Amino acid sequence: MYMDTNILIVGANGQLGSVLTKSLQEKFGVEHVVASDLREKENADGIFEIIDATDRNRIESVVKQYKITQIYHLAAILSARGEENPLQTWDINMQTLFNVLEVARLNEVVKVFYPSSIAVFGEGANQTQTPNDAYLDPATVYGISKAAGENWAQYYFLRYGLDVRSLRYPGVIGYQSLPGGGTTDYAVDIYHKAVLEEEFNCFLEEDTMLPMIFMEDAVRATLELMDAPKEHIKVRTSYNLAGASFAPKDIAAALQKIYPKFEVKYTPDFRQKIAAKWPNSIDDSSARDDWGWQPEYDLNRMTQVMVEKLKLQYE
Ligand code: AKB
Repeated sequence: MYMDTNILIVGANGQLGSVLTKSLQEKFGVEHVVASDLREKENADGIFEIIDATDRNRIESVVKQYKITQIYHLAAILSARGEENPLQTWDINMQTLFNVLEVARLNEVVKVFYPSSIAVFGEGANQTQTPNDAYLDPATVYGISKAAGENWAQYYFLRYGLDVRSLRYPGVIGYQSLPGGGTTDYAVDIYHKAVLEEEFNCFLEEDTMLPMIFMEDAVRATLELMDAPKEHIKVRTSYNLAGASFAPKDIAAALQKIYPKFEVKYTPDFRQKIAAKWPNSIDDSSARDDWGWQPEYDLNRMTQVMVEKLKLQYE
């Protein structure tokens, strides 16, 4: 069924990319999946190509070489790191997207996946159950680039018929990989510290509630969106995606049920200001209605799996 599908993942070494690559390899076969990033990862299975996504010619030559039909463009500078150098973040996030879209358009690539983020929302959106079509006034350069990127995704669909699909990810929490440069990164680090039985110093305030999603749900949502019949995809900017919403103190409490001595101290830094403008929770009814999205993990179920798996890693 998938014999003619050849997939390129740009940014395959990142938090989501490394897990998504494995799932795509399982689904389509290792020989149909090309992972790429700036540097090769040690012990990675399957086909790997070094690609700097700011280099359009390099993307194009890999697409031609492997007769690529789908591109997952995961490379980006995230919210917190992006604020260190706003113009460079804009250049990298936009240039890499334009390169992927143009190479796709000109080389018979059938589908493109473009990750967006809850970072597209700002003060103009309702913070509770933020709707899919809320006003977008992002306050970080990462959020601005994702809001613009979503509109470019829709533009390429409307103008050229390129089947670009997109999800607005909440913070992604997984045991398989570490995030880097995001505002939601604390929600992965806290698990590592609890399992190592060390104190955790949180860079957000204890009651900062943010939308989050367990890695298994995030990957499944991505595969389900990309698999859905084309006529079901009614949102061509990006779909809101929800897993579960909680604050640092809620994860701390869930972990203290397992590790009663686990201690968390709170030292909010500049990331608190970023988080304060993001939604507390997300209305993902468009994703549910259009292609049947249904999350499976709440905070407690996710915590059980995170602790179990990290314990094995640290043994
Ligand atoms: C970040 O914190 O920047 C990312 C995101 C929510 O897009 N994890």
